[in-house]
Amino acid sequence: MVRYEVDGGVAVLTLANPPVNALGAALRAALDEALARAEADESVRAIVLAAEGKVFVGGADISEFGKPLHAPNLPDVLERLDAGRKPVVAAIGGAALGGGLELAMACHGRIAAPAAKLGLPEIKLGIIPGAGGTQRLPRLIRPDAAFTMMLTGEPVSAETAAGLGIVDAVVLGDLVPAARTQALELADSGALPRVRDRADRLTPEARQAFEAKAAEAVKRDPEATNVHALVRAVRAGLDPDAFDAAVAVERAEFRTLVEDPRSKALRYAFFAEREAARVPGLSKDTPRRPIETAAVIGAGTMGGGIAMCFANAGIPVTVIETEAGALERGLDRVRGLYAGSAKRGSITEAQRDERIGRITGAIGLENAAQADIVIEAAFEDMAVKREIFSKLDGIAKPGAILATNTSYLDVDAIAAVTGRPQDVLGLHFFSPANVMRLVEVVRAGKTAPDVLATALDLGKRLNKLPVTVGVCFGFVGNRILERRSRAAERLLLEGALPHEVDAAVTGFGFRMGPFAMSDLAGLDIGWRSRKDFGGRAPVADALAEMGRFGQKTGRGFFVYSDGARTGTRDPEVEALIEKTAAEHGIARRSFTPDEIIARLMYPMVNEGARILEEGIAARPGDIDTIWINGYNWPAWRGGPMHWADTVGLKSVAEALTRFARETGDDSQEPAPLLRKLAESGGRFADWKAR
Ligand code: T1G
Repeated sequence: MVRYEVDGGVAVLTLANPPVNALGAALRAALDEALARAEADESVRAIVLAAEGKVFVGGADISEFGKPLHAPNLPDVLERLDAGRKPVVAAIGGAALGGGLELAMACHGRIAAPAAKLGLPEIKLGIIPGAGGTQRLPRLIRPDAAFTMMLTGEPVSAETAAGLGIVDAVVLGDLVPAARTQALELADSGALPRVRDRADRLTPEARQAFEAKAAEAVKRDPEATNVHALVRAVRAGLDPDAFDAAVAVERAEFRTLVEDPRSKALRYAFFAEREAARVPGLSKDTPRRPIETAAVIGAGTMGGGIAMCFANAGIPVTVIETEAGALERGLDRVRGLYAGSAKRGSITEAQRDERIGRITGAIGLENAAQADIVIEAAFEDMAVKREIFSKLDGIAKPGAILATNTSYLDVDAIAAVTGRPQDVLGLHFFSPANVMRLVEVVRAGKTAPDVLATALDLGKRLNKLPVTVGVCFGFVGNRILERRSRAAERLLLEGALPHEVDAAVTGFGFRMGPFAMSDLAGLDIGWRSRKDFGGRAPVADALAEMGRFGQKTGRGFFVYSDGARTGTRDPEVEALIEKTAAEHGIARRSFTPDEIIARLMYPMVNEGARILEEGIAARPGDIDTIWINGYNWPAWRGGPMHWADTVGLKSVAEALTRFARETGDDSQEPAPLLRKLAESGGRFADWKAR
């Protein structure tokens, strides 16, 4: 756990707790013991703290939260550093996050490798730093800058950290010699510079700037209990003499937050996202195919965005169209997006040019002949896709992976037109593809294990979040979305108005409500889809037939005056809703926000239960990961399946039975899995595929 080596009066303590040197109980105890040993070792004048692996320390062990704490806790270990009489220098070779950065800040010096990143991401887990981070960071880089860093939870690069004063130097190559030198210099000087003793950053101006940022943060997110706690903890330490008292405030706030349902949901989501990478039947020994070049069929918004993903990951990609104009327009759009990023400074001009340089355009499918992977991003029409795959079958080289970006369609039917169904799968990117992390990797009936494993690795290489799903209409995300859309339409007929439904959904934590979403995406898309695949949405269809496609036409469920992005109520729409309800003989009534949420979300959960029963998703956490990352389900509610567990499956099932009776829609009846869990007092969290 901690290697102890003494050489030339310096004890080098090397943390070794793969994969991320998380500060779990065993590592804390081993570190505490090694520090005590170095303090007592008369041959030791100075200490270096290093770590094995690509991560310095990935933080406290999140999996331990909420369980009985085993001594020494991290603050205890840091207190030993505070009380030490020998200088300790941290050699930060990789990510120092959360407790990892707190550990480094309790040392007397810090050096970092150029690739290291340093941050306090606790806010993203619904908590706050709990081992002195809210006290030492303000003393290192000013309270206002520290508050901002803890509020965003975003790490900074080693270079930025050096500029801020978090680390003393950025060192190329082996960090330990440089750390040894710094530690011995401190020993020779007799200095023991503890961050906790610094007060020079706690200036009145910095304190005022912090208060202004704190007021802003609390105003922006009044419900976020951990933001309020962060403000209280940082504020407690603004007085230079209040370090110990302020650390006690931080610890108390931290302990309260660890028990908060929001934090439990965020920690669940953290692990669910990582568990999604574990696919039944695949292992690290499953062969992979080399992916060095790619081809994308279609230069539309999706095709261009997908091509950017490859270019951003350093993979040359050919964008193929049938018509020169469409190709040029598509490539121009991509070049414009890169130019915008460079202008905003999110990429350098050199990166812009490199990435554009990796994308070439071509006319004709034969240009896909040498690609290791071909991704079809053509029109969402089965006949079009089958024709493309049939031709690709005769063009693509043996062993090439053939992927379709379809959002809904039957990947088995697409694979069936090729002589190589084992090489075919779906890669459902979410729009905009170059921004959204989520990719549903659609495992078709004959997709070979090595093809699936290669696609999942490629997803990570493209800095995406690949989640494996099975073949059905809409896979996981869109299949569940269809349930919410259907329930939302039904609510309009029964008496809720568009703005009331949207307000309930944004109040629940979504960024947008379903009707604002429809107006943004375009009512014509759903309208055409229902005409192609069936389904009824009386109000949305009536609006689309009136040419009210949403923002793109200035009117949809709402009215968008002079290009506004936020719509306003339209009496014409509300009259249409009442007329349509009357035509369906539905008596209207008012709905409370809670009723609206139940009517919308419970059917989603029910569809999730069916998806699990059918094996379309491997586990409830995969469904939650998809909805958090593809549809903005509020992460602090953990996803639909986790949320349903917190509501209680018995009451969800009972409500669904009632909805089925009220709406006459039998598909609202609880799915067998949901009914079984409800009756047995079970939770989705305990469900395992058979
Ligand atoms: N605790 C427990 N397990 C962790 C972990 C952690 N902090 N970080 C990662 N893992 C597991 C992860 O579940 C996965 O497991 C494996 O390590 C590889 O992770 C006191 C209270 C460090 C940048 O929030 O951001 O400190 O699936 O796939 O892409 O104030 O992991 O292999 O079984 O993400 O190379 C604060 C969380 C904690 C950082 C590495 N720290 N981790 O990324 O690997 S709270 C964080 C990350 C805290 C203090 C407070 C990333 C990473 P498995 P991975 P990666």
